[in-house]
Amino acid sequence: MCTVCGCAADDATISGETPMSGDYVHAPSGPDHHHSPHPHPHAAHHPRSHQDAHALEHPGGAAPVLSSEPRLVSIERDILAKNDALAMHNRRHLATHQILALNLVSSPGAGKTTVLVRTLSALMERLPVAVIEGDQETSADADRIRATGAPAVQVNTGRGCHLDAEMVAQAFDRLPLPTGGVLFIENVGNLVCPAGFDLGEAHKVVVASVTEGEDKPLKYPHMFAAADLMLVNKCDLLPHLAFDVEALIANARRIRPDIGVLRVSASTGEGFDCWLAWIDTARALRQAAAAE
Ligand SMILES: Nc1nc2c(ncn2[C@@H]2O[C@H](COP(=O)(O)OP(=O)(O)OP(=O)(O)O)[C@@H](O)[C@H]2O)c(=O)[nH]1
Ligand SMILES: [Mg+2]
Repeated sequence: MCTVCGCAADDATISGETPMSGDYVHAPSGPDHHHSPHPHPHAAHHPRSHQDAHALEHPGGAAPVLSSEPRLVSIERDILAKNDALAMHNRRHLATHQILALNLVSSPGAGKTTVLVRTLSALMERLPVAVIEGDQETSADADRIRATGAPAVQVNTGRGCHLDAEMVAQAFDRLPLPTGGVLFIENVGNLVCPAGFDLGEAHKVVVASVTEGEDKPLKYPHMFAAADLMLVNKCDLLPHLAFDVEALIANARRIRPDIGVLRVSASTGEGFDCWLAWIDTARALRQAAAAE
């Protein structure tokens, strides 16, 4: 049980790059990826303090007063500290192999997998790529990714509501690492818990679709504070909706003033030139930083 968000994070299973019936194993503990150090440039935006962990556990605001609260606080701190240490191992491992890792987060159905399928189709011919897919159940998203020809591993979190750094470290062993390229991580569809868990990625990218309402950054501030880029997806639907994109962007920037914003449609490909250019720039910056 993860006391930070109350989910059963130890319930996770990982299935291989090539899925086979029954190919689900319990994720063993303890990664062994120790490589050169690589600092995380946006660590300050990640909500990893106790207050933030507490806010995740009690997103409505007022938290019940529990007699065992000091012990809970201590356990929350331990969980986040352990995750951060493993995330740093992942980050070093990725830096050693000059891999840009992007952690895609969103509410369920905002379009993460659809964005990935189109992105991979555009990138695969010129860059090594790989995908870690996080879902509570099914290998459906990994199957969609593999249909593009890209290697993918599915992590099923069971009752857990987010990926953590240990699950990602274990998934590394099941994937051909995309040396010099891009590792995409699709997190569990959830705008709350994935915000609190660093996976070792270079950037969190939040996918906000135009069918969700302009208020999401204000209701789920930790996620938008943790993300470096917001993809406003499903823009092809705007002519049919009463949705104010400018209001969504203003709300996101109230939470994270320097968040990048790109308007896209994973269905039509609108905005994908800019998204692909953003990935190329992020990759170049990461490689330059790793070479220092
Ligand atoms: N019109 C339109 N539909 C989209 C777009 N992107 C995704 N969809 C649709 O939205 C639905 C959900 O898309 P997914 O890519 O599965 O969303 P997801 O975020 O991966 O969902 P989870 O993994 O379940 O959290 C599907 O029916 C997609 O076809 C888009 O740009 N425009
Ligand atoms: Mg998906």
